[in-house]
Amino acid sequence: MASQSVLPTGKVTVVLGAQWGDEGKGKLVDILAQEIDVCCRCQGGNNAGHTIVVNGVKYDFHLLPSGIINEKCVGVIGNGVVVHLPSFFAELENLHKKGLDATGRLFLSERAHLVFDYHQIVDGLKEVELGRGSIGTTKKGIGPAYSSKASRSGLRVHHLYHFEEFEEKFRNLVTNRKRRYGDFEYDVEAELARYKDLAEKLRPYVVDNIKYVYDAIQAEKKVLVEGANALMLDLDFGTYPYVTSSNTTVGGVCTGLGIPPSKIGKVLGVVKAYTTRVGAGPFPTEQLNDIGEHLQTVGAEFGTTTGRKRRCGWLDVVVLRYSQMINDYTSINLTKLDVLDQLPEVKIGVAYIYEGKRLDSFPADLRVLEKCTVEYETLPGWQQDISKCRTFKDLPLNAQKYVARVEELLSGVKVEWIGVGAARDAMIHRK
Ligand code: 2SA
Ligand code: GDP
Ligand code: MG
Repeated sequence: MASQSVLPTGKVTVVLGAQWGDEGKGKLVDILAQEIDVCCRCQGGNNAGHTIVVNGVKYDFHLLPSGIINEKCVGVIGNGVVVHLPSFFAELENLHKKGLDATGRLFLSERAHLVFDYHQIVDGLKEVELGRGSIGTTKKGIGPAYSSKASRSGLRVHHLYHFEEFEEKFRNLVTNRKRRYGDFEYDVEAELARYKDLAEKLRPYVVDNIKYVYDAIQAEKKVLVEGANALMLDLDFGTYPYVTSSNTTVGGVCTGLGIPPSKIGKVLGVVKAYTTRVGAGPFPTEQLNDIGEHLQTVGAEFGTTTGRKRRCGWLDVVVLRYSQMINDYTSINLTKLDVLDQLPEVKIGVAYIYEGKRLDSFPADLRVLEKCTVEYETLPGWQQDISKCRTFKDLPLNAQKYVARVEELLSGVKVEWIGVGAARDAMIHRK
């Protein structure tokens, strides 16, 4: 489905996950990419997994911006992203094997921090140390790399081009981590030799992303930012500590790319018609029963990066209202509505009750959250295949009512796109 000129020029359009991730951001980005010039990532790393299905071929993006699937689109990985270089090249190679060539149109910020294999080892060791309280990370080294950044000892892309200094800092970092986590197996000499080679291989990709994106905006180009992970995994606003280590919300776009707020145009929220979460942490509308299993199976809810089964539950409007407060979505893409097709009734979590009272927002304290019960609204299902529907009116009346109720509960934020299948064309666009 080509979406004709829905995006402004000279302003940045942002696509963000409004729940716990895997809402289907990649698919919307792919559709919009048909009319964009530059697609950027601003946070996270190769923990992300964005799946796109085009003409029956499945593409998995982790670190690279999904928009590059459009051959005219330039990809920019911003300063806020943490980058594992071997994975960067492996992903490029995989795409190349599928016939996608990004030569000359993919750039990586010189300010982006590097993720090393030792960060990934430490990620695993930390999880073991946490035991029953482990986060359920992707073990891609994301938390440890952002820790190095925040503690001002991290290495950035530009450090690769002063290799003596790089080497000294790198050795100190490993020594320091071994002091903390014990003498884990790690071949420092081999790693340094590998990075010397990678530095040369990387040269054509390195960019000053601030100037690059600034110039693109000035030239009235269409710039899209693809959020990774999602609002409830945000380091500040998510269910801390069961979160990722970056700001996945709209503020992360400004800091992760050097874009002023005044240049942000549309903020598109991606909302799955139910809720999923991968990894540990609270999930109030989770269904540990047949409904949860039905959603998991029909929705094929497996992690794109780790293959883990995703936990499933009903749509949670408390989360969405909180999400709306922080990101102020211009409109919404409700995805995977087709996954609800067979259910006789569908529920929406509309309020959290704590000690007999309705809470007016999402609680910060997980101990409070644990004691909350969810109030649900029940709507009749449509028990019909909607995968061939291409306009709102094609949808069965009960499916239309479900969408309308979501809009109402979100005080009128428009559901602009509705996903009815995984393929690129399985999307309804309401203009
Ligand atoms: P990390 O690795 O430090 O970022 O993990 C911290 C938490 O963030 C969650 N997280 C994710 N949640 C949903 N999707 C993600 N991407 C992959 C996907 C995940 C996968 O698309 O399916 O394949 O498992 C993602 N990345 C991080 C993570 O589960 C932790 O709860
Ligand atoms: P992202 O991380 O937000 O980009 O989402 P993922 O790619 O990790 O997970 C979403 C999954 O749902 C992918 O396998 C998509 O191909 C698939 N998907 C996206 N939209 C729809 C839809 O409307 N219906 C169905 N059935 N699948 C969808
Ligand atoms: Mg994903």
